[in-house]
Amino acid sequence: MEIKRFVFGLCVFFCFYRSVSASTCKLKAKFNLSGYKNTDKKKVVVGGMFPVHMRIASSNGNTSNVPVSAGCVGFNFRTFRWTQTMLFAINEINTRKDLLPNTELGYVIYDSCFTISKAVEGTLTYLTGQDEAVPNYRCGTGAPLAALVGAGGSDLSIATARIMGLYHFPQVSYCSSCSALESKFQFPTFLRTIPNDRNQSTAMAQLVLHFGWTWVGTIAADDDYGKYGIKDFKDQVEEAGVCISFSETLPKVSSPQDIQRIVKTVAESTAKIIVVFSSDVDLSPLIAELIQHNVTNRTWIASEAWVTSALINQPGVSSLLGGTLGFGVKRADIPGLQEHLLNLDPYADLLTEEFWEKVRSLKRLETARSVPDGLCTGKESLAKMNSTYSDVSQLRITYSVYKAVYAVAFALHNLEYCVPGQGPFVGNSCADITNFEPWQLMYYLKNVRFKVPHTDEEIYFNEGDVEGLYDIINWQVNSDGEISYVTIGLYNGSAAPGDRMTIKNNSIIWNNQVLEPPRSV
Ligand code: TCR
Repeated sequence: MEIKRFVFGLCVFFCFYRSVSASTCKLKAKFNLSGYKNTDKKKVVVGGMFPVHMRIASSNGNTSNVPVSAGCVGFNFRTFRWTQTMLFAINEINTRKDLLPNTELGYVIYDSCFTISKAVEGTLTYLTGQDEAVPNYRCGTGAPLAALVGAGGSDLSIATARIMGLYHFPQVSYCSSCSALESKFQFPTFLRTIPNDRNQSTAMAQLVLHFGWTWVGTIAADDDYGKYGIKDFKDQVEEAGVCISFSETLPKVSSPQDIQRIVKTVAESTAKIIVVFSSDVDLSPLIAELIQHNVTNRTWIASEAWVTSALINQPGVSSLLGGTLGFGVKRADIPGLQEHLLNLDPYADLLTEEFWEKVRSLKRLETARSVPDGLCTGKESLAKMNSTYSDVSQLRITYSVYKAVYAVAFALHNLEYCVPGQGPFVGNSCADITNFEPWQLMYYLKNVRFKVPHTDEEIYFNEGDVEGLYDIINWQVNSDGEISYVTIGLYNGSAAPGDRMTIKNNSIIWNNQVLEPPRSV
């Protein structure tokens, strides 16, 4: 199916940046209300924010020119898949007859570039509907804004949730898991479809105690995700008498010296168990360096953000990372998603164009023969490429994006079908889907309860959080030296303390293909 057909009839408000040098990139919002096909349907715009690029281009520090918004670099195939999943879910909802049958969802999507300033810029642009930071959350078009699905990492969401909270505007996050975001006092309108990391830190601590390890090293990303995650872990294991051999922090901006220092620490430490709370993007430079230095014979404990990441699981990592144990959020199959991913119209928007450019240059590298220059036909077969983008075997955060979009849709549906005189607002009144206030939608989001299509998982928010369910995943090296992710246990944060973790000890394969659990020293 062509993406144009998805976009067809939607309020497309795309404002993506191309990965070009900072000086040539300028924010340009494209707004196309005439794109609505079904004019008799009511319209609501859902916002989305995804870290499609890995970072912003570094500025040259020149203050004698007019400053421009920084460009973004490092296209990320995984997060681009998340973006496409939001479009897929919106299209699915728009074609359903039982969910919002008289209302069409449009979207506006921003690239947060894994950078706080970009996320804040996107939020203000979203709220104002223009390039200026004057929030009026009406988009200037009449179509009400629903909620923001995003923003990516926790540090980004912490920044955007403060602004959204100020305007009582709901934000539903698919991947910001940091425990700091649980504070309703600070983030009154923040909800998420990924479990709170408190569960994961407790699960990691339990795992360490389960195997009787008493001497572990820790590595954390230099952001809220890493800092809070590792702190919660440390607090719990230290209380149980475990000692921390070293605590390292990964640099946010490229720093070969810092990476060398961490490699030295890891190599020289006697700790054989290393717990890493970090996103894949921040961890990958360290992994590359550890492989260079031939560091082996360690057992790595992975946080959810890198446990099934293709950025980390590169050829050659098996001697270092074989035997890794980690936590993954619930996985699901989403029928029709792969087809959507593979049938992407190359000219749908700037970001998709960039995606195809990247695919083509990767192909060129792979085949080492030149592909004729000129326009991309879109016929290149993505399916043949074993790409992170189109691999649907580990839909975890992707599934979380899907759930977040559906949460917004079900909340809007309940808002629309409120019975006059029995509504939740003053004098038992209802909200009007064509002109509601963000706090009214917040009421419905807080109280939403629905079954996710295709999986039947029941979703509801408890103080903005969902249940803490994880798969415990083991990296097992197969005969070709490749790593497969094998689920060897489960963790359920809402079960009684003694019943939370189930592990099949004898199905774990440790580093160096060993079947006995390692000792911590
Ligand atoms: N929560 C992290 C960010 C993150 C992530 C990921 C980034 C999670 N999972 C997968 C990239 C890929 C989980 C945070 O910052 O809250």
